[in-house]
Amino acid sequence: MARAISAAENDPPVVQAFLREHSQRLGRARIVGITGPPGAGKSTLTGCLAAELVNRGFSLGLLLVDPSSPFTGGAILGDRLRLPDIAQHPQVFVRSMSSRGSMGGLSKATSDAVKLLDAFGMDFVLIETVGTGQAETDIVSVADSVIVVAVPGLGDDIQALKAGILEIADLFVVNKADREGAEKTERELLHMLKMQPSSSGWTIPVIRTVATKNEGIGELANKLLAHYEFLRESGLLLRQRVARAEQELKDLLRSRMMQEFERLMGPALYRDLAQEIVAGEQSLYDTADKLWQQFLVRITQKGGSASD
Ligand SMILES: Nc1nc2c(ncn2[C@@H]2O[C@H](COP(=O)(O)OP(=O)(O)OP(=O)(O)O)[C@@H](O)[C@H]2O)c(=O)[nH]1
Ligand SMILES: [Mg+2]
Repeated sequence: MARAISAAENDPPVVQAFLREHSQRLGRARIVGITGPPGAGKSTLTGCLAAELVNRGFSLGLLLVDPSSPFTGGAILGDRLRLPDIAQHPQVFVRSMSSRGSMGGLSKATSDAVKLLDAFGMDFVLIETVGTGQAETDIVSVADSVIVVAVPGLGDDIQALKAGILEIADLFVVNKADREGAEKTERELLHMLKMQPSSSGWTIPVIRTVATKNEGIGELANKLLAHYEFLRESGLLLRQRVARAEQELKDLLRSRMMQEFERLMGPALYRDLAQEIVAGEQSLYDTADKLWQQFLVRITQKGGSASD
């Protein structure tokens, strides 16, 4: 599994071959995103949740998406995952991944790693992302359930949280509930949720936890399992997954088309044209039109044998 995930980062064709062969094994894992501000206790909480799920007999894969580090692999893992014993468990697979190459969001390698863990038969895949930037909203496109971790004393930040995060949360956690202001944060979240109830019919719970003392984790696991049941019974799980597959198909085709475009038109295509645009010699739209016309001519000359 470790080798397969390394391949997801370094040798995509190998992974594609594997996923082609095992496509009928996909779709069984429950995919959970855990996001929230830096230092909210996401890793500690994820470790606790992993332990709880393992105790209930589930196997799981845990992906820690690191927005800052260009490096991947186990080197920094010890620092980031605060419960090293869970990483040693035979039913648990832990991996740290970089989000490089995706503007701070989730990389293609991460979504392939999720699929690999699924194909390997993991019951759960937990993905921790730091709630800054694109990864936090990208998580929705990968996960069935999203847990948003808040902490007491966010103050005005709760207003900032509101915009991006309210739409993506299926479950809210107020971690560090041993700190002052936990009740207030919980109240504010509940108030926000009342103002803007979810359209799916799912009641978004707010769960108080103290990850460092393993408090509230049982309830979190219960609600997580309940959310999955809700998704399944309402048909939303299927709808979400169909929408995801559609998006992936489009992304894949888009990148293939760009590759084909650049292959036919030659390298170093844009630089000179961009300079002309900046110098005001050509408009952006005329340049794009011209390129597009040239591309159409070339692809027709090829007699439609564009596929390899
Ligand atoms: N008091 C208290 N401290 C906690 C709790 N949960 C985590 N912490 C502490 O908060 C700090 C950050 O915890 P992490 O689990 O690394 O937080 P994180 O959100 O994963 O951090 P990043 O991945 O760096 O964004 C650590 O010192 C934890 O021990 C809690 O419930 N109460
Ligand atoms: Mg962390």
